[in-house]
Amino acid sequence: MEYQHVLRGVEAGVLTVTMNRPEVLNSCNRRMQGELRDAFESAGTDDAIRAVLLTGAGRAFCAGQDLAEAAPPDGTAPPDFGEIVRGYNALILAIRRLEKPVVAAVNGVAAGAGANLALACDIVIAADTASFIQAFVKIGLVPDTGGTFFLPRLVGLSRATSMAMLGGKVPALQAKEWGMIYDVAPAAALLQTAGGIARELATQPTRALGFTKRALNESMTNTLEAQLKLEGELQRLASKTADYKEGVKAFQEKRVPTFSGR
Ligand code: T3D
Repeated sequence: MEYQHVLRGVEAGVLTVTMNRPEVLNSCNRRMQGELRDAFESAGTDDAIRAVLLTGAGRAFCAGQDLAEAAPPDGTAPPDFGEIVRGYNALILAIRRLEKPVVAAVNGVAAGAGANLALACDIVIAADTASFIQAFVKIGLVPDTGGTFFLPRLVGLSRATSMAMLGGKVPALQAKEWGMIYDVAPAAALLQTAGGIARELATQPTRALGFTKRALNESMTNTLEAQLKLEGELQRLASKTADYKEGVKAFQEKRVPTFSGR
């Protein structure tokens, strides 16, 4: 697929995906939705990629749906609403189904679908200047892109409801305090910090990380009985990997393991 609005680069096992429409705060049109989805889906089949880092170009992470596309100011017919929402749904599922870790480096404002795109990632690091806005209510919409799923699970119903109904700006430090994100870094050091985490993840037992992600995904809806059963199945699969053999061997030989991702 040819990419227009998303930049990609692979280094040290990390695929960096950069949303690149800075003049409109990386707001997401259907083209960008498709490119992001393709980037995550193709990362799943590329053994050279063992972690993904998602960020935005310029001063924003992502301002959500491109409102000039959703509601063209010149009065031309907007695209089908359902198609736009289906595009976000497919993107969120591509991130959650990718059995490799995804780190979000939230470099600035993350609003609407942009906020929920970040929250669907496995580890979220935000610049101290960044913020999160459930902006939907401000334009008469309902939180989507997984927001009503992830947000209450991350911050609890009270804070999720307040964010969704008031549409206020939650600064990065408060987001960390609420457990919405993992950590905050000085803006100038964001990519170094988040990239460092992604690079570290890319040296870890990739398949075990993938199984861990699958278990955490399922834990959102499973009973304890079902979750215990799943843990057993995944542990059996993990125990058959080359990385498990290497991990145990390295422990016994009192050295640092070299994981191959297999
Ligand atoms: O069909 C559907 O729509 C369903 C799907 C919905 C999913 C959603 O994401 S709905 C929510 C959409 N997003 C928003 O409502 C957020 C809109 N943006 C803002 O509220 C503000 O821009 C921010 C709070 C994010 C940042 O404010 P500020 O003051 O730092 O920047 P700004 O001046 O508002 O924006 C800078 C430029 O980006 C500006 O363009 P200009 O005037 O310089 O030519 C602005 O129009 C543009 N921009 C910002 N957000 C969007 C956008 N252009 C298109 N779409 C945007 N979402």
